[in-house]
Amino acid sequence: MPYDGDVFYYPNFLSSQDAQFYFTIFKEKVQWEQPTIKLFGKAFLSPRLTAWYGDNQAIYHYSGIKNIPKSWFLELLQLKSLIEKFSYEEFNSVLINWYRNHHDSMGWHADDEKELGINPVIASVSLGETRKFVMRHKYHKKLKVIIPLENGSLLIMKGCTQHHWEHSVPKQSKLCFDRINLTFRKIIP
Ligand SMILES: [Mn+2]
Repeated sequence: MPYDGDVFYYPNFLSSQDAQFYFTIFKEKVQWEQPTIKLFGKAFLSPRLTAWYGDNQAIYHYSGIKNIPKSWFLELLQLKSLIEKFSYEEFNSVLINWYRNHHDSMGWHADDEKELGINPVIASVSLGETRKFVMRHKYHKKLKVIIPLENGSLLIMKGCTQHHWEHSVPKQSKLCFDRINLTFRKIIP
């Protein structure tokens, strides 16, 4: 295979106590929304809860929605700082998703919006139930990599990953509890 992506997985990035702490705090403190998505002229409720936080200038357009950031709060900044020290990267925003049970999901996409720049670094922290994160090659669609994202783990995608790979969190038939995922990003205004 040619070199065409950089993905790093760190299980136990957070201790189970810290993961439990953040999970409880974020459920309560994040201002969750469930936007309506238009697909083929039909309106659907997004199959998960979402929030966008960041510096004032970190405005992010995705799924046809202009997302104005809500202001950081203490625990989000703490987690951002931990990731920045660990990764030697800087972030100015975070997309947060709450997958309430096995019916909640995220469809195929790449994080390739223009405000992320050419080769974005995306740092993804998982809290709660393990869900399968599936990567699929854009041009060799049979080529798939499944990464179960565990409680307290950190996944970093960088380099040219978003040019060649899509990712999703599929619905699953097996019952499960909820999972909160935070993807730290750097928006270039
Ligand atoms: Mn994504």
